Amino acid sequence: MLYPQLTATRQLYSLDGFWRFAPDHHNDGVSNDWHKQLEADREISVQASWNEQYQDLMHYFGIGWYERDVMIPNSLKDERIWLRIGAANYLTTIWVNGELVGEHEGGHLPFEFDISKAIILGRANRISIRVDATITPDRLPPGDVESEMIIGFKGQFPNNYFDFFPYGGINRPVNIFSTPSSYIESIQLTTDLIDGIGKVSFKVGISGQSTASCLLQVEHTSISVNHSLHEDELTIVGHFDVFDVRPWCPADPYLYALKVSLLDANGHVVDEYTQSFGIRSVKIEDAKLLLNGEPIFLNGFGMHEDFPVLGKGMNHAVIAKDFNLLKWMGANSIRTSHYPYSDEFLQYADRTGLLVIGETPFVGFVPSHYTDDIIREKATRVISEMIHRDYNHPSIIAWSLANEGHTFVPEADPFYKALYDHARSLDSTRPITIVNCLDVEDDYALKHFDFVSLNRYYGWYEQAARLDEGCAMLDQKLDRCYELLRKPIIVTEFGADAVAGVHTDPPELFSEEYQAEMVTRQYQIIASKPYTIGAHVWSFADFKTSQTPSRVVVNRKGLFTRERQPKLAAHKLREIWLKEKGEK
Ligand code: GCB
Repeated sequence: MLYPQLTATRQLYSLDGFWRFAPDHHNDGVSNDWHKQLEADREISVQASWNEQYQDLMHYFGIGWYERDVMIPNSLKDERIWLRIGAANYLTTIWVNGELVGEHEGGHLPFEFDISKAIILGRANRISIRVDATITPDRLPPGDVESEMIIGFKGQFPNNYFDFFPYGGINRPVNIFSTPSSYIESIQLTTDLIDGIGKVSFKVGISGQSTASCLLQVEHTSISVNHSLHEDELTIVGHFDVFDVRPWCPADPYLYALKVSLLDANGHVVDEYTQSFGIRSVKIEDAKLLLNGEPIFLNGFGMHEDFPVLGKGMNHAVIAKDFNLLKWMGANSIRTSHYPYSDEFLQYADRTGLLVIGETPFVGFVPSHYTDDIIREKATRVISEMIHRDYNHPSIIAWSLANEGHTFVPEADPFYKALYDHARSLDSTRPITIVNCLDVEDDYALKHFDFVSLNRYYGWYEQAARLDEGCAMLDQKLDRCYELLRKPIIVTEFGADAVAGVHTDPPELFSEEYQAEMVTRQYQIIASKPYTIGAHVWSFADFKTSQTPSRVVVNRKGLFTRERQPKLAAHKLREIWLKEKGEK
């Protein structure tokens, strides 16, 4: 699936803004024909979660309906017309003019449907969208799994049992776009650097048959590949070299642009699409993470898509602010905890040189999931959707296939091995990990992965308020993990809650001082180990969670408040990171 783009051959319309909306408390919207005419009781903003827009929706985790009438111009007469949603949480069903056009399961990846047949040109068309945000054990991330929980939060409200708020609704952009009837369906670019030469392999998927050739040109270079199409040829593969290459890296995130054109027998352009890409290599060798052949240490954060009022709504200003603060901190990387982030976030990462570990929404799998064929099938599909969507982002340097699953049962072994093999079959270039929060002695899954990711809270959930003991434990557990697994380690989470404005001397739990001391001391322990490849603080900013006695309205482990103001720990860690970079 290609990100929608306005080109010489494609139109693009945004449907973001206000939509008519109604909660479907009794799940009788379909029987009441709401897909033809919604009994809307208000307007609501797309793209933003519904919860924080109205008080009565704050704790509404059911079904919501959206409706809007959209004029489609006559000029699109011979075109295919598509409706694309960047992400809606969780199960989305779409009708156009009362006709069902498609359904998609999953809260954090885009989907699109060809709506050409349901559309009438030159007049208003009714788009009706039903989003079911119910929390259940067979959704990803799974919720309502209390009986099997060992790790996590029992008795939360709502009952999701993962530590972020299960915002519902259409959270990312909604677009209508057109393509010609024969069109470029997919572009996949794989890059490597060998002896200073950029190696690029391409795979272009084509739909429709009225094209004679495909032209690939790397803009601002002399690179051009002209491929004549045989009848029925729908996939083109090939490669080219880039001499005098500018490798993509945090200090110089140079992006090339590949213009792909489909041409008819007379040489007229049928379809055109420009895909940006960076040329870089990522490898794990001798317990080191190598970017373009050089060792790199990941300093940064786990974070969330979360902001007041917007909930999980994609917002350009919030993305700009967050990247600005990451740069201010001297961070070079993040993990998209705990689900794939928006296209717009990842494009910004490509342009600014942020290194990203892209994570699935598999948070907190419990043992019964491992033997459940439906879960296995869904998880496999999500991995495919994520890798297909994100393959071309140079910023994504690794995949994380799960966060804090219950991996201490033997059934975890084949389950995670199968996920690994599936991801590897789709992407042979990026290292793959899963995130562990248990004693590695008891773990059945980590051995299958390329590097080890650990979430560790010594000095917080364990050795609480005893920071010296917590630091000693971290030191010892890291060494033990490496001794057992002999794989490079990133600590993907460590940190402490701090309520901004709370100060104590000596440092006590929930004070800014305790958080600052814990984060800086533990960072230095992690960074001192020869086998570590990164340290990601949990978390970038405070974020909304379900309600539970251990959460003060929001999770307070942010180094920034939810409104993005720095706490003491942000200043202290920044000093260390800037010094390391020689900037202070
Ligand atoms: C974790 C989870 C993360 C939580 C965090 C915490 O290990 O991965 O989702 O928010 O701990 O603050 O407890």
